[in-house]
Amino acid sequence: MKIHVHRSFGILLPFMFLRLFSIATKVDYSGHMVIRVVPQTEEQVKFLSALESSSSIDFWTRSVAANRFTDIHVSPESYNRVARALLEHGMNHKIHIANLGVLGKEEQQSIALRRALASNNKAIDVENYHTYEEIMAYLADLASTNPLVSTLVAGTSVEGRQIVQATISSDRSANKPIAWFDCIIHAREWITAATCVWIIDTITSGYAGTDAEITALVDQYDWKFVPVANPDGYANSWSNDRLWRKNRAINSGSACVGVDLNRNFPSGFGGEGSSNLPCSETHHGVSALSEPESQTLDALIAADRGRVKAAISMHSYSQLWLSSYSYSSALPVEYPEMMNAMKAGVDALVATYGTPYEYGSTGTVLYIASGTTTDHYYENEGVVHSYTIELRDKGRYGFQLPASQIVSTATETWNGIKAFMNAI
Ligand code: 0X9
Ligand code: ZN
Repeated sequence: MKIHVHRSFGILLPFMFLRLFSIATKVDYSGHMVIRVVPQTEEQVKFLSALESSSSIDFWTRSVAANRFTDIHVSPESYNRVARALLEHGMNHKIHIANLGVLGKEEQQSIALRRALASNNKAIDVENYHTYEEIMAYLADLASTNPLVSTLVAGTSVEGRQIVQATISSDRSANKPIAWFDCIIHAREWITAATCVWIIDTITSGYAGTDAEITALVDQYDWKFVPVANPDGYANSWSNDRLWRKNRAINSGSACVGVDLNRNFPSGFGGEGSSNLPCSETHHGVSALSEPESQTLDALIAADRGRVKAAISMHSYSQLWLSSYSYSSALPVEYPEMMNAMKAGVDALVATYGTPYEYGSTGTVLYIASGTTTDHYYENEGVVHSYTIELRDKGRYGFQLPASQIVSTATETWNGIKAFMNAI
């Protein structure tokens, strides 16, 4: 039997096998690079997007339009083939991160150093990165020592880990409007879990007496966080593969593991910007809400239907505040109201340290992505103020943002969220 493979994609088939050999031991990214490409034409943009959903090449960012950059992670073995495919379509590239292995080692060293130096009486040092178990221990400790905080085991992951929601409420019987957060749906985006933990810590230690603005925001809203929405993926990113993105579902008929949970929601499920291929980083899974992790988020937000004033999904990286729609370039009817709210948030965020941010609908600012949380919360749960925030940076460190930037990232993000909550 002759299998016809498009020339440009045929040369990429060998990539699919590379990952298979890396299952048992920790993935070594020595010599891996991130290359940056800036497409100049619509046709080149389309080629990049087709390349992503038809291969297992790991795209770190994508271009929504010409003149916006795309970052691609390449191994030493795949580099030449990818470069050639780009060149065949008239695109040059620059080497943006020269050695991901070095970056990974530096990250581990800085985490270890901070651990050695940390001396505080909390269950964890919220200014450092932490494992799934450490974050769970922190939440349990907080719930048992702070009367504002309660935790709920809302579901169980593919591998049997608990998916926990933490609620901060000054009066649980008051049924206040809710500020709702999911964090680290994408496992490698460590800064998102660290930021959510830092914000939880800041709210709980700032309430009643020490911080008037926080006290007012807690009196007005209940705050709910799923600090680790993808526990298996996150655990895998610590133990085995720092750059793991998806959950850890076994895909039947394939050796490639994982579903992209941010492609597994019903809004536009299976459409543009998602992939049917199990080896793709944007694999959408067999059906909408096929994964226990997405089912859990869906059940949690549905349980609070009518009360969720704002729902925010925390991602990294790119420095963007994004609204619906994500699965199309159409704009929601409430878009002017959303733009005002995003502006309030972004203005306060940028005013903190001058970190540049852009905002707008995902389909116009970033790229089309189907089956995302943000569209689901907006379209099916009626949450007008449903957003995705892509935290720091813009690609210098990418997903491996140094621990030394946790506090500044969390501080500016929290300033943005406070201003946004006060504006809506
Ligand atoms: O592609 C994604 O899932 C997000 N980017 S990431 O680099 N963190 O993977 C963007 C999703 C944007 N979605 C919505 N605004 N709904
Ligand atoms: Zn993400």
